[in-house]
Amino acid sequence: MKIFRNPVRQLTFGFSLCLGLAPVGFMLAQTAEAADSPAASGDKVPLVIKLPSPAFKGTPKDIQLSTFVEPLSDKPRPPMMVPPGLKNIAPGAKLTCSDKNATSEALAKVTDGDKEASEQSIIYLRKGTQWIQMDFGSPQEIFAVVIWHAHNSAKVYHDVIVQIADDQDFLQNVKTIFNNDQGNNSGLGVGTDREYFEIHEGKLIDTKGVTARYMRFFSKGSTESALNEYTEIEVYGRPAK
Ligand SMILES: [Ca+2]
Ligand SMILES: [Ca+2]
Repeated sequence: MKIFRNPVRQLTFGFSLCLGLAPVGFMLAQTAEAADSPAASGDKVPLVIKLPSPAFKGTPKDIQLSTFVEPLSDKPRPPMMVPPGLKNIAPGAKLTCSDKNATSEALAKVTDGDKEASEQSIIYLRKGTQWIQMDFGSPQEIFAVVIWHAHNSAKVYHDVIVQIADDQDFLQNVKTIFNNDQGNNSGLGVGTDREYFEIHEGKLIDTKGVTARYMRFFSKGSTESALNEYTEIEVYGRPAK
């Protein structure tokens, strides 16, 4: 396992590369859009994800890294191959939250398409394990999830867990599809996924066509703060047959 000797240098390096490679990412997105044509139907196509600018500013703080953190890549993320015709179904979902102080206006920012790192693009949930829940209204076949907590500074979010269920109270047929809480600090089971840095690409999770009406996104603060931040969540899927 690769462990950074100097996290600050690695981070600066990673972020400079992100900035330098932004045009390449744009070109990839263009190619992916072209591939999503009738000629490609039946075949898998690259998932097109609109990325915000890499808005990281200043020198990263020296953050305490655990060995579970995924190293930052020096290349743009390779596209995920998915069935053609998927849509981001998150904007149509009914949003609820474990933090009852979160207003519906605030929650709406999680699916408004704004993924920038600016202060007004980020919502804050109180400390502790908190979740945002989506109700898609009917069962959906879900292939990918992308989560941006906040990419305004170098940080790693804790206890990032994604669950699906058949009911809004998460009692029936609950399945965990991502869990990087290796210490079971949030009490939802020992996670086997790795922690990762928040960057402009967001966290892309392959959900392998799982069927769900309800989806919950958990977190428990970051290396920066005990508060929970959310900027955007995208869910790529289609109505289940
Ligand atoms: Ca947003
Ligand atoms: Ca944990």
